[in-house]
Amino acid sequence: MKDGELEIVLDKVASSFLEEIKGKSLQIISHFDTDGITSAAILAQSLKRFDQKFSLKIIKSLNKEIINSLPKEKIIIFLDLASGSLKDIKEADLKKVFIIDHHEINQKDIPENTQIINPELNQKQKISSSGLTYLFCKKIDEKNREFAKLAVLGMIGDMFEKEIDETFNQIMGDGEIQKKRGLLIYPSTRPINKVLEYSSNPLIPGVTGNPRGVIDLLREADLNPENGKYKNLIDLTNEEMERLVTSIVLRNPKKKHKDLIGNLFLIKIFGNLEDAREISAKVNACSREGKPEIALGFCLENSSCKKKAESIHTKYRQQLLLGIKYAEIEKINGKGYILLNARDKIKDTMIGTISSIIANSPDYEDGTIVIGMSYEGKRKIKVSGRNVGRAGRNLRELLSNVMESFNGEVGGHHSAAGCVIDLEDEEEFIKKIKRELELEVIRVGEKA
Ligand SMILES: [Mn+2]
Repeated sequence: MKDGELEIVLDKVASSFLEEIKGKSLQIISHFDTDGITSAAILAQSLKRFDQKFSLKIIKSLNKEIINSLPKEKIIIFLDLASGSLKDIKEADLKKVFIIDHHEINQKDIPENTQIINPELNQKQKISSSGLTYLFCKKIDEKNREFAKLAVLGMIGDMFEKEIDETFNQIMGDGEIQKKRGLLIYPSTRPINKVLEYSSNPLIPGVTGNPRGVIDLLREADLNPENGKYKNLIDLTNEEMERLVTSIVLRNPKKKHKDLIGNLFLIKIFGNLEDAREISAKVNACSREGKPEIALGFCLENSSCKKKAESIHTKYRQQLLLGIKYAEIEKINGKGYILLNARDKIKDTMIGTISSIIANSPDYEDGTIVIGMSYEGKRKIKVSGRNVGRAGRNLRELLSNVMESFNGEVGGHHSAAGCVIDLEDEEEFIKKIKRELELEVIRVGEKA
C-alpha cells in the first residue's frame, strides 16, 4: 500500500501523544476554514472521551507573534497550519508540539520538541487535515470512528473530493456518507428554483439572483412545479437533469456539460441528510464573518449554533448576490481587464470571492484580469486580483510591480493574488494599476 509510511507515522505519533499528554494541559490551535474547524471538532470530541483538559483557539493565520505568546507549560497541538512556521516554533522555546497538517513544509530541520503528521514528509498523499486528524484519533480510540463524517466534510471543504483514493473511500464508509452523481450546484437537497437563484458557482447570467430568470430557464428545460413546488435537485430523474444541464450550458457556454456533472456527498447532520458542500459553505461563512466558535459549535451539532449558523449563512448569501449585482453595474471594462472599486459597497471579506465569481463568468476572454477593491476598516483597502482562465499574466508579479510605489505586502500566486493598501493611496493606486494593466496590452500586441 502506497500510504504505508503515513500509517507508520500515525501509529508512532499517536502512541507518543498518549504518553505525553498524561496529566498535562493541552492548547489546540486550528485554522478557521472548514478543514481546520472539522479537525478541531474531531480532536476536541476525542479528547473529551477520556476527560483530557484542553483549550482551543481558532485563527485565520499563524504568525511569529502568536507562536511566541503560546503558554510554555502546555502541550501545543496545531491543526491545519504550522507546517510553514517550523523556524518560529523552534525559536519559541515551547515544551512539546504536535502538528497535524497537509500544507507545504518550509524546512527540513524539524525542531526536536515537535512531532509532525504531514503527508508532505511521506508519500505526499492527497488528504485534508481533517482526514489526518480523523485517522490519528482513530488510532487513539477506535470509537472515534463516529467522527468520520466530519473528516469527509473537511475533505470537501478543501476540495479533495475530485480525487477519491482508497483512504478517502474508507473514511466515507466509516461516516456512512452517500455518494450520488448529479448536477454540481448546491445544495442539492433543496428545490431547484432556490438552488439556481443562489448559484454563484457557476454564475448563470440572467438566472443567478433573478427569480424570474430562474422560472424562464426551468420552463426552457421543461421542468415545472408540482402543486406549486419544484422538485429538489437531487430528486430529478436523469432525463430531467440532462435537460437542466443543457439549459445552463446555453446560458454559460464556458461551463462544459461534463464539468457540471459530478459527485454529490450527502451527510447526516442534526438528524437530516444534507449536501456536504452546503454544510461546508455554512461553516466557512461563519468563520469569514468572524464567528469561528459558531462554526465549531455547528460541527459539534449544537442546536443553538445551528440556528445562528443558518442565519449568518443566509445573510452571507444575500450579501454575495447583492455584491454580484453591484459589480455587474459598477465595474469598469478596460482593455483586457475589469476593475471593480466597490469602496464600502462590498465587504472586504467578500471581495476576493466576488472577484473570483466575475473571473468565472462567461463574459470575458481568457487572460482578462479582474481587479477588485474594497475598504477594509477605516484606513485600508483590500485588493484582489484574479485571472480569467489559466493563461494570463502572473498576478503576484503584476501587483508587486505596482506596490513598489506603495506601503503593503503582496500575497498569493500566479492566477490569484492580493494586497492591502492605505486608503489615502486609492486614486494613485488605481492610476498606477491601470497603467500597468494597459501597458501589457501594448506589449502583447507588439509580440503578435
Ligand atoms: Mn486544509
